[in-house]
Amino acid sequence: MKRMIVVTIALLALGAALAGCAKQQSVTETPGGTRVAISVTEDGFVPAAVHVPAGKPVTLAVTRKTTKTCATELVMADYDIHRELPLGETVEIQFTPRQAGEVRYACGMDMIAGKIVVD
Ligand SMILES: [Cu+2]
Repeated sequence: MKRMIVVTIALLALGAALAGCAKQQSVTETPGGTRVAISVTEDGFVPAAVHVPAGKPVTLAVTRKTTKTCATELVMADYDIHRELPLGETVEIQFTPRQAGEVRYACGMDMIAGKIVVD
C-alpha cells in the first residue's frame, strides 16, 4: 500500500513537470540564447508570461495577428526598447536580462502588458 502511494506521488510529480514544460512551448533554447515566440491576439500578448534563464541573450519573436487591439507596438521601458509591430510580421527584439526578476513590456499606452520572468 505504501508503495502504491509512493508511485502515485511520483506520477503526479512527473505530470506536473510535463505540464510545466507544455506551458513553455513558446520558449526554445538556441546556440544564440533563448528564443521566445509571442503572438499579439485579441487576448493581448500570448503567452503573457514566460520564464527564461538568466545570463543569456533573449530574442522575442513577436507576431501581431490582429487589428482589434491597441498593441501595435511593444515598449520595454527597462531596456529602452520601443518597436513597431506591423500586422503579420515577426519582429525580433533582442536584449540580455541584467538580473533575475521580472521584465515588463506593454503596448504604447501601457495598457496591454506581458512579462518575461528571468530565473
Ligand atoms: Cu494600448
